[in-house]
Amino acid sequence: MRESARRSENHACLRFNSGNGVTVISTPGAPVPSGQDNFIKGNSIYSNGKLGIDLGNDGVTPNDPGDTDTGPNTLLNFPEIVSAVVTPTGLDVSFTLDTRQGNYTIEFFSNATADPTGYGEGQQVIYEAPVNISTIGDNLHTVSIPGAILLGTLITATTSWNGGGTSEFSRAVAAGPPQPPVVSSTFFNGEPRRTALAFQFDQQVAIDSPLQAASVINADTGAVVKIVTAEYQPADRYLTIGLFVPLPNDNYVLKINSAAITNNYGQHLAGDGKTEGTDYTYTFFILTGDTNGNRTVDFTDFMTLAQHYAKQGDASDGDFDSNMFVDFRDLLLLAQNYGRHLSPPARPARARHVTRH
Ligand SMILES: [Ca+2]
Ligand SMILES: [Ca+2]
Ligand SMILES: [Ca+2]
Ligand SMILES: [Ca+2]
Repeated sequence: MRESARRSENHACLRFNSGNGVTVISTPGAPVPSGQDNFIKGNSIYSNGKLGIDLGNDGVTPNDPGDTDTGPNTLLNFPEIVSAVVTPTGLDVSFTLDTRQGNYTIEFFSNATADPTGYGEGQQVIYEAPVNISTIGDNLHTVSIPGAILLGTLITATTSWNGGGTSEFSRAVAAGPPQPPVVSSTFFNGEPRRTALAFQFDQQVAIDSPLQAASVINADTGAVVKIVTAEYQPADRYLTIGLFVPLPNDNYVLKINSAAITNNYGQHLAGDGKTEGTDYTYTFFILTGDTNGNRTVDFTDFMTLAQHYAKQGDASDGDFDSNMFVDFRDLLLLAQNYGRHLSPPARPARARHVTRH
């Protein structure tokens, strides 16, 4: 999502201190929490001996998941800058902010040098943008900052809760040219039957006709496997591919076509993780009854199932029909494959050419 934003003014210049630029501390044991609600905004903070902003006077305080920790300025989490991309009109900064629900202001800075820790400082304010956090967890925001920024400029940011309080500085990220999108993570739904495969991209993409964007073949026979559904969710950047199940026990290759995936800068997918225009391939196998993914259904798998029998579980616990419960039907499915071993494909990770008529 893109946030509207406005430029902010400079207020103070805090530099060339031997210690921190700004330190916020709480008094230990105070009946009322102290060191709270301190805004540190609109300043120029750089070339300090220690951190630009230090909550707790103890060095960089890492972000905690969900931002539930307490301390000076509630130890507010700073933004995690994912990318800073120089565009013809300015700078696109993408970041995530893992904090509690509410309204925040993100202040962005440019720097000639970073603090030795890699966090901060904040030499020049270049922008501030409002961000509303409505859901906890992965949320990618992109702010377009107008004005010329040189390649290599170090970009940092702080979080301010609009109710009061500012975070420490983010890690400094160098402004660079646009990078092609890559697949950053993968997960199964209903493993090992693999009713769905989901692929997350590292940045926002557009997908022409998701059903055509991917294909699955049997790695041994080259036979095409039917894809039932394909859907792209911009909120979490996942392309989810639903397969015709149950897939027979075998080796498979899924391919995502680079040409079908485009980012905001017109670049296509770098399926190999670096080279734009390369397809992404993902190899997997189906062996019902194999709880631990070692391609063999044996006594170890049986014992795993027995330990979870009559309980909730997933495929790694022995739920093979994906009803989230380990029961007699799963035991039968394991028994049907007991003693079976599935060899890797003869030529791993390489799909055979399939001719369609
Ligand atoms: Ca600190
Ligand atoms: Ca925190
Ligand atoms: Ca096994
Ligand atoms: Ca089951």
